[in-house]
Amino acid sequence: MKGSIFAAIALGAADASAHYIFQQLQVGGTKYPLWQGVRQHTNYNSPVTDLSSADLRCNVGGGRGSGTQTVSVRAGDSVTFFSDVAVYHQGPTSLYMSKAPGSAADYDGSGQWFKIYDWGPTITGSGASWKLDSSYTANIPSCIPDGEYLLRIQSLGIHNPWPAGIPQFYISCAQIKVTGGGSANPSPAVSIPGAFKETDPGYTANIYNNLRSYTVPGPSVFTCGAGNTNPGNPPVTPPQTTLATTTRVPNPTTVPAPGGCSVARYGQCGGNGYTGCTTCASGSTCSRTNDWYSQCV
Ligand SMILES: [Cu+2]
Repeated sequence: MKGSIFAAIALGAADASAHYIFQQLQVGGTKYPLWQGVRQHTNYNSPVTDLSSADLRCNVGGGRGSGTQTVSVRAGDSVTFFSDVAVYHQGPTSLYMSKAPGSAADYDGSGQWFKIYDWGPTITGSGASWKLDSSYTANIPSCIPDGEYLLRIQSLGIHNPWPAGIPQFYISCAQIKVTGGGSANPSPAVSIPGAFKETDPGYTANIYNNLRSYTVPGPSVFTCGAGNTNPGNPPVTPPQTTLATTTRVPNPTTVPAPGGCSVARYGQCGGNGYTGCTTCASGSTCSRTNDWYSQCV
């Protein structure tokens, strides 16, 4: 971890020892073993911080994927990245895709990238809350052309604000083969490196200083058009009590109950593609938010 000496001291040794690695992929209802479909990089759990480095694409050692299986995804299917440890640095997480000229395994990511999802903050008068989690789910756009792609997750830690600190990119790429797609030409398209600058407001933002709005770095999210937006994960549920900006928002958790399962309040209990527990903890009931998401309230 880079950052100011002050910040390093303030954050303590535990911070440096347990960063997160996006190492597992689920497609629809199929959860693959560790590093199957995901390129195993050599950066362990360290971030990439150099905005001009090709390591920003698929992390250190992730430039090729000859040893990685490419997994099939139907256009429109949900995909989930899992990390070994839940993300805990505040900041946005995004999903990008880039079409390989040939096989995804041979592709270094030097072509054009488009963004398919952003998890930005929920900002209230008392601060910002982020999706800090160990799984991030979104849908592959249904209109993109068939072919092999890199699917890239990026969690950007902005907990040590620029310029005293350096934002941290936690990255992995999966190799996917899309079928059943369409003929869209996804845009806007960007190069990596190049898509992120030291002048981006979402890069320089100070989350501890009266954050009123936030723009996730990178291009705008590509969608297939009206009525076809990406459902992805639900927005972060704003906390009910006053939240200090440094307080971590508890993740909705599923807790087992005798004789079955139980979803804690604000946890997911239903929706298209959802295969988890549908029983809400006592005191809450499962309420439909949209076709893709119901939660216990
Ligand atoms: Cu850290």
